[in-house]
Amino acid sequence: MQSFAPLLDPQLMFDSSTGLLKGEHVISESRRLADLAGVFADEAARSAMEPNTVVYSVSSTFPVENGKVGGLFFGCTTIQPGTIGGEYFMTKGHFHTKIDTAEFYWCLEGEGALLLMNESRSCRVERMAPGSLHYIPGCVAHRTINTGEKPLIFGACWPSDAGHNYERIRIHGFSVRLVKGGDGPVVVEA
Ligand code: PAN
Ligand code: ZN
Repeated sequence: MQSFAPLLDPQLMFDSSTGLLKGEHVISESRRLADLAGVFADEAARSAMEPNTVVYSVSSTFPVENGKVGGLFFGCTTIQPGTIGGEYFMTKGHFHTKIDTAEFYWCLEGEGALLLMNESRSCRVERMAPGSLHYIPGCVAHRTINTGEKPLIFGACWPSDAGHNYERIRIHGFSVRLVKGGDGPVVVEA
């Protein structure tokens, strides 16, 4: 019988105990309260909290050069549970630099919300729960919010030429925010 090469181990693994990707070309970074000035409505509450508190971490693989057309990047984000002045812990949020590029988010663990905003500042909020899959169309800013008591973990896949434009959200923000109400998350005008 002809013999073939043995099966190879996968090049990357998601470690559900840590929420991190493991393998080659993986880079992990954390966003702490100190990195998130101006993101939450209650800036006084944010600056009074321990600045080293990790709000979220992203573990991403970049198998091709950033900006290359035709490749894909993949990242796993873990957002810790918590609130700042009644507003849930969340990501900074961004448009893509190449604005018409889309993205998929796939929720793995926890409870949360995906806030989507188009260029006319019209928003839509989708509930995230383990297994929920979210298509983020091009020209839509996106931010994720942990509305639960445990870490919210999701995978994301985006084109390698998309880039991240944080500046537009830093200046203009999103038009809504998610705050903790008596019966769960409430969407309020920003
Ligand atoms: C995600 C996000 C990640 C962190 O991988 O980059 O969840 O959110 P911020 O980038 O807004 O801080 C993604 O949307 N990539 O395109
Ligand atoms: Zn994105």
